[in-house]
Amino acid sequence: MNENDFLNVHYQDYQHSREEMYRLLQQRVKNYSLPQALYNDPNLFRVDMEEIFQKEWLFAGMTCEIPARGDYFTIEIGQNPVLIVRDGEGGVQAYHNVCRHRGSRICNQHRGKVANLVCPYHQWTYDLKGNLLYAGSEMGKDFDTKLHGLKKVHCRTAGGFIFISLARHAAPDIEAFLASLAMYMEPYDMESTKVAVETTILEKANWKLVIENNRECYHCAGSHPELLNTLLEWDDTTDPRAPQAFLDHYAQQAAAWDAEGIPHHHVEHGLRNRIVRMPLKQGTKVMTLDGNRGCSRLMGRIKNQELGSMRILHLPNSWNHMQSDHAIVFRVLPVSAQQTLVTTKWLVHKDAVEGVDYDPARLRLVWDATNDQDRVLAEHNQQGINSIGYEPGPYSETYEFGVINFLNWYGEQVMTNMQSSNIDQD
Ligand code: 3BY
Ligand code: FES
Ligand code: FE
Repeated sequence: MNENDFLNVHYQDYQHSREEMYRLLQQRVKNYSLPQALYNDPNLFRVDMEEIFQKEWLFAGMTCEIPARGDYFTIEIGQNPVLIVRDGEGGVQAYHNVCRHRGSRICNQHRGKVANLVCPYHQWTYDLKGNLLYAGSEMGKDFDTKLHGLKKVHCRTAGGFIFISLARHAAPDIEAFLASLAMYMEPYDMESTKVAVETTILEKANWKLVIENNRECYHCAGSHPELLNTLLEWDDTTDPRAPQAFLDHYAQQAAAWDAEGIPHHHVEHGLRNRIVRMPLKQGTKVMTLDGNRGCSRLMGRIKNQELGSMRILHLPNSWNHMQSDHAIVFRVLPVSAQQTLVTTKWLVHKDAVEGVDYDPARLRLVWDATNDQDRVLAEHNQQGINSIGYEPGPYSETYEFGVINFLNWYGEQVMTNMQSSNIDQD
């Protein structure tokens, strides 16, 4: 076997995995959990990364994290380092964080501030628009800096949220969601907020188990005592399980929201994006342990402490809770077939003073506990799925329709994207 044969064997192995993935998705039993390999096989994980995380719009972070010129943060989409920076005109730009000289990662901090982007290896220097400004004097007379700018990553913002897409041609279907998001987020003035607390936890579970777990509250009563002080387990305001007492409570709050021009109606864009404002339990205001506000300065133009929680879903990698005094945003990034990073940020008004208006320890308590409880659930789920004793089991159509919707979106999206990449190659 020569070296090329060896590469060929791997290539064929991988092609086989792509075919296997397609077959498994086509043949999966709807409303049942997925076959084992889709949760733990490294080759199928690679297909997830190529077809979902390298093609779909992903939630990256918030515009308030990079308020001024040259502020940046970095994010790793699998093996792809990406840099997100505020340019000199107030715009948000995203680039592959990869030098056009010999490919070094350029920014190696989680976040920072720069005048220009300087590669640490041989100091090639790019401006904030990605143009190569300087490559030393040794590149020869034919070297053209204009041909060696940073590679752009598609980037869109709305309502303070930053989305990126590594696709060659980014999917246009984000536009309607961005318009809704801008409208629903208007009361919060997210550019005038700041991160009060940020955490990242590593879950030893496939990313789909992390999302599945978030898409249902069947497990809430058994696992989330702190969260259930304030959270109602109904998934949205039209949940068929919701009793009359909930509908009355909602109607009362909704009347106040309408009077103040606070958007709350359930809006969906396919199965991928959803926004809905849900009341919290009667007598509670926000998701703190006792339900009282976590920050005395409310966000944006908000006056009413009782705004419930506006839930924003963006598949494949984010869910969010927007409240009157603070917002909690969640970002999911796969690391390997059985490892996933979950980053949580608690945001408050930018002029709120730590220790005076809010206590970070109090603010974070409920979702720190909830995240850790969910991590344990996802890890135990992964451990059982890895067993020869696992076989896909049925979801409850009333309690777990969010999970069913997620997997329907995922399955269709992977198959559609695989088909279009086959066409691309032709
Ligand atoms: O609150 C959430 O983000 C989700 C929805 C319901 C259960 N879970 C905790
Ligand atoms: Fe960046 Fe050489 S790899 S300057
Ligand atoms: Fe949970």
